[in-house]
Amino acid sequence: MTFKFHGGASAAFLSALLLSHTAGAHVVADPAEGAAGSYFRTALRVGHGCGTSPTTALKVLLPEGLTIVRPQAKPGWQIEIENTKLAQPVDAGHGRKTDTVTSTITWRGGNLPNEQFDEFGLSLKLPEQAGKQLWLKVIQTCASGELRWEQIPAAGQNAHALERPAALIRIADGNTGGKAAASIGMMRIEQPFARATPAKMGGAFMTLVNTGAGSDKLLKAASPVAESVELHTHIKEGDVMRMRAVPHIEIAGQGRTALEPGSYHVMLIGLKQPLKEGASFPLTLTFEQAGSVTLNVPVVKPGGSAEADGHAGHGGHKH
Ligand SMILES: [Cu+2]
Repeated sequence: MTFKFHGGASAAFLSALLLSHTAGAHVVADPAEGAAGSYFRTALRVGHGCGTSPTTALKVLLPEGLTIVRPQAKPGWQIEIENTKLAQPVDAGHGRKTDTVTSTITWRGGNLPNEQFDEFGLSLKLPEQAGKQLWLKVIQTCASGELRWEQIPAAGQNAHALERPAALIRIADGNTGGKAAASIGMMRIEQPFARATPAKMGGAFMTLVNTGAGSDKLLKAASPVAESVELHTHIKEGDVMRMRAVPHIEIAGQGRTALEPGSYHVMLIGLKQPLKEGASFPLTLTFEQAGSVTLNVPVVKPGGSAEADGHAGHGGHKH
């Protein structure tokens, strides 16, 4: 059991944070995620001009699937709206149909100095399909020159690798009555459990479901019930199964990764109290893409699992 991985993981996490801070210089939607089928208020944030030249217009190209989009009025800027006529009428909400949708919105006539940032507000009705990603292409025009934010990552490609990514809006599952114990961004956490133990160490298990297109990584876990928490896997050395700390656990785009006895797990080290059946404890998971979420982990009987039929006998926890 090594604690060095923890330092390494923290440093990697920190550099990921710094990277996303630098990425703040891109044109981004903030907030970047809303519930499926909801009316969603966001804003395109412009962090700098073109080179040193001030921004004088911002045009957003709306992707298919958006039926209702309204720009927020902005003092000092005029708004132009272009509509497209569809071949087939689509549902526009409240039982109405429409064959006309907004295709572009342009704010024009202002003057945003390179050294300043500003936001251009949008209200839109999100499509019903959870897990979907909407990419809004943005053309930033300056007194001199323009920047075209229209790159969309290919499947599996990290948007951070792109020089001029389009602005992303992610559609989260609006259904809170679902199976997920918790969700953050595109990540759902299903059926968390820990086994009751009188020992100083214990494992926490769950299934991580990535509803997004790109892969993500579980970078760390933390809980107030333990002195430290590590991410572990089991490897076979000869005939013996041993645990190893891993720097992260990957969840493929549109994939599931099971944390289960005998495989990946969250290792609770230095439990401050024994884990008692029927109790529960908070566990905070941090993902590279989705961010951090805290969920409640129920403690089941020794050898038990989250499901009533159980996965008992999947092998114990040998240290
Ligand atoms: Cu372990």
